[in-house]
Amino acid sequence: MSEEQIKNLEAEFEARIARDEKIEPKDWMPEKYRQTHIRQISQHAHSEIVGMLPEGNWITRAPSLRRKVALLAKVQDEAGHGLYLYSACETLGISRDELYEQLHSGKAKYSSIFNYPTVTWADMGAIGWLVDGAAIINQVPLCNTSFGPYARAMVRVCKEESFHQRQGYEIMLKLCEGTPEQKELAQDALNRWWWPSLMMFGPTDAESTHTEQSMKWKLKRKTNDELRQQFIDQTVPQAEILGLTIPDPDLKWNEERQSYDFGEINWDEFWQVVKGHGPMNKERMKARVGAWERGEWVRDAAMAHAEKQQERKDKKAV
Ligand code: FAQ
Repeated sequence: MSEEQIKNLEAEFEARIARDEKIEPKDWMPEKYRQTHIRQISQHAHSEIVGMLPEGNWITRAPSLRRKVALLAKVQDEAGHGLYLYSACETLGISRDELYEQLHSGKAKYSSIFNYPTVTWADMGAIGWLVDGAAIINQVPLCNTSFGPYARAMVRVCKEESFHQRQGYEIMLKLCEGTPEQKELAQDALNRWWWPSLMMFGPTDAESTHTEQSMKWKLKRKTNDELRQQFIDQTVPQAEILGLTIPDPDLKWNEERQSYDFGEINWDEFWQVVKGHGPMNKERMKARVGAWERGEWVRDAAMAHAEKQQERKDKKAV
C-alpha cells in the first residue's frame, strides 16, 4: 500500500472515531490501535480470571448456603467475563493460546488488586463493595469505547458487576449490624482493601503512559484520576452508612471542588505489586499455571472426541 493510501485510511479512521462510530474487527485500523486494544483487553481478561482466585478461597467456607450460592454465582460470572473478553481480544488477530502463554509466562499484566490475600470472610464483603465498585466505575465508560466487541462485552459485564457490588455491600452491612467483633472484621477488611482499590485505577494521569493516546482513540473515556476521584466520592457516603472509617486521615470534603481531597497513595507499593512482588503474586501464578496443566487431559480428550466425530461425519459423507 502506498503512503498516500495509508494516510487516506488513517484520515477515514480518525473521522469515524470523531463521529463516535464503532470500529469492528474487519475494519481497517492503525496497528497501534490494534496493539493497544490487545494489551488492555487481554489484561482485563486475565484480571477477571486471576480475580476468581482470592474469592475461590472462600467458597467452601461461606457462612451460610445463601452466601455460598451468591459467591459461587459471582465467581462463575467472573469466568464468563474472562471468556467474553478473550473472545473480543481474539477478533484482533491473536490466539487464545498466545494470550494464555503471555499470562502464564508472566509477560502479561493483570490487575494489581488480585495480589492481596483474602484472610477473613469480611474480605468477601470488601471485595464486592470496593473492588467490584471500582470495576463498575472503570467499566461503565468502557460500554461506550470505540472498539465494537469490547464495548458490547462491557454492557453485560457491567450489569453483572452491579449484582457483585450489592452482594459485597450486603455482607458488609450484615457484619456492621452484628456483634462488635463482626463490625471489627468489616473495619479491618476496609483498612486492608481501601488503598489497593484506589490503585486499581492505575498511576496518576501525569505518570500514565497510555491515557493520552487511549483517550484520543476513545478506548478510554475518562482518565485514571477522574475515575479514582469518582470512586472516592461515591464510596465515602457508603462507608458512612456502614458506620466504618475510611483509613485516610487526609480525607476531607472540599466544598469548592464538591469532591473529597484524599491522602497520598503509596505508589512504590503499587509498582512493586505490578512488577510481581506483591504479597500473593507468586501464589496466584502458581494456581493459574497449575490449573492449566491439570486441565490438559480434558483439553486432549475434547480434541480427540472432536476428531472422532469429524471422522464419522467424513465417513458418512463418502
Ligand atoms: N494493575 O498508562 P496506564 C475487575 C499498568 S477487573 C496492574 O495508566 P492504561 C473485575 C498498565 O497496564 C479489573 N497494572 O495504563 C473483578 C500499564 O502497563 P503496560 C481490571 C496496571 O491501560 C472484580 C502501566 O501500568 N480492570 O476488577 C494497573 O491506560 C472482583 C501504565 O498505566 C480492567 O482491566 C493495575 N491496577 O490504564 C474480578 C479494566 N494500572 O500495559 C474479580 C480495563 C495500570 O504499558 C473480582 N483497563 N497498570 O505494561 C483499564 O481501564 C486500563 O487498562 C487501566 C490502566 C485503567 C487499568
